[in-house]
Amino acid sequence: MHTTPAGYRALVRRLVSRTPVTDVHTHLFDPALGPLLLWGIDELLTYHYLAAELFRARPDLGYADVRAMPKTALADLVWKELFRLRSPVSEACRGVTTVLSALGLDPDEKDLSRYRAFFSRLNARDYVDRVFDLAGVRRAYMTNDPLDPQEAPAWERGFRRDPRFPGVLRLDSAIMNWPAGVRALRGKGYRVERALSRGTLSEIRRYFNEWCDRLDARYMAVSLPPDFRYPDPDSSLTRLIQGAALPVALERGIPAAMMIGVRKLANPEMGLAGDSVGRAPIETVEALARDFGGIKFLVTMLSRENAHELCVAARKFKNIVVFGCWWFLNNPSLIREITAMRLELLGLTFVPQHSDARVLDQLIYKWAHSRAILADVLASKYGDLAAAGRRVTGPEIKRDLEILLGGGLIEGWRNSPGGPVHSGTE
Ligand code: RAT
Ligand code: ZN
Repeated sequence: MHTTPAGYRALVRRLVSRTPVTDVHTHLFDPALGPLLLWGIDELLTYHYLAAELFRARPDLGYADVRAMPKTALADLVWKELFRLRSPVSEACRGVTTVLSALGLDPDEKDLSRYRAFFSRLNARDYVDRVFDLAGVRRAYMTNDPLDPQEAPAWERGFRRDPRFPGVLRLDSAIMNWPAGVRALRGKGYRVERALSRGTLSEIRRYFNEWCDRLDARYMAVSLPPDFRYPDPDSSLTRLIQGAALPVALERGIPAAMMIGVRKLANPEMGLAGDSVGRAPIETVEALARDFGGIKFLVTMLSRENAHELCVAARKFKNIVVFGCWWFLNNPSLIREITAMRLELLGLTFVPQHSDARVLDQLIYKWAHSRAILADVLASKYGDLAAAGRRVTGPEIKRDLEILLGGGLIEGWRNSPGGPVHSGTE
C-alpha cells in the first residue's frame, strides 16, 4: 500500500523513469544540420558551464589564453583540473560523470584517450537514437537563429527533418540591442531602417513570419535582461516585442517564450560563460500577460526570487505557463525547492524542467538528475495527499507524469483572438 512518501517513492521513481520526456528548450540540432549538433567528450568538457569552473580552480590562467586553446587541449586541461586534481562535485562535473557511466565507460580514467576512442567509433545519427533512448527523451526542441551564418544556409537549402527536433524561432539576434540587427536583416532582404517606423516593424514581422514557416516553428523565444520593462515606449526592445514579435505570435497561434533575467557578458572575457543573473520586475510579465491575453507565454526566470514571483503571476494569468529551472537554477538543491513550490502553487500546470542541453550527451545527465528529484518531490506530495485521505493510484500517477513531462502544456494551444483575458481573482 502506497500511503507514505517513502511508500510512494519507489513506485513514482519507476514511473518517472519510464515516462518519455518532451524537452521544451535545448540548443541541440537536427542531425541533418551536421556539425551544429555537438556531442562527445571534448564538447562535454568544454561546455561553458565547465569553462567557468576551470577559472575557479585556476585563477592564474588568462582568459584570452584559455580562449585561444584548441578544443582538445582545453578538454584535457578541464579533465585534469576539475576531475583529476579535485573531486568533480559540482553539478556540471557530476553531469559528465553520469554520462560516462551511463555509456558504460569508467568515469575515473586518468586521461581522455579511452573516451576519445569510444566516441570516434560512433556516428551522429545512431548516437542520437542511443542518447534519446538512454535519456528517455521523445522530442528535443531546438533553438534556431536564422541570422546565424552557420545555421541559415541549411534551412535556406532545405533538408529532410527529423521530427524529434521541432523548430523554435529565437529572436535575440534580430531584436537585441537594436539597431544591431539591421545589417543582418537587410542582408536577408528585409527593408529595415534604424528608426522603428511602421514600415520597419512590418518588415520585421515579415522576417518572423517567413522564418516561422521555414522552421515550422512551434514557438518564438527570446532571452531578456532583468531591466526589460513593459510598457516602455522609450525602449527599442520593448517596442520590437510589442509591435513585431507578439503580433506574429498572436496571428500564428503559437506561444511566445520569454527567458528573463540574464545579464549578458557581465564578464565579456568569458563569452557565453560570462553571462550573469539579475532579478526582474514580475509586473512586466503580468502586464504582458494581461495586455496580450490571446497569447500563451512560456516563461522561465533566472533568479531564485523571481521563481516564486513567477508562480504567483501564473496563478493570476492563465496564459502564463512556467517552464524549467533555468541555467543557474538548474542545480539539485534549487530544482527540489522550486519544483515543490510549483506543485504547491500551480498543481500540475507547469513544465517542471527543460535541459538547455548544448551537447547531445548532456540529455542523459540533465534528465537523469532532474527525474530523480521530480520523483522524490512528487512522492512526498502524494504521501501528504494520502495522509489527507486521498490515495493516488499508479495509473493516476502515470497520467500526471504525462501531463508534466509530455509537452502538452506547451503544445496544442490555439490562441483565441480578441481582447485581454483576465483570470479574475481567486
Ligand atoms: O544555459 C545556457 O546554456 C545559456 O547559455 C543559454 O543558452 C540560455 O539557456 C539561453 O537560451 O539563452
Ligand atoms: Zn538556452
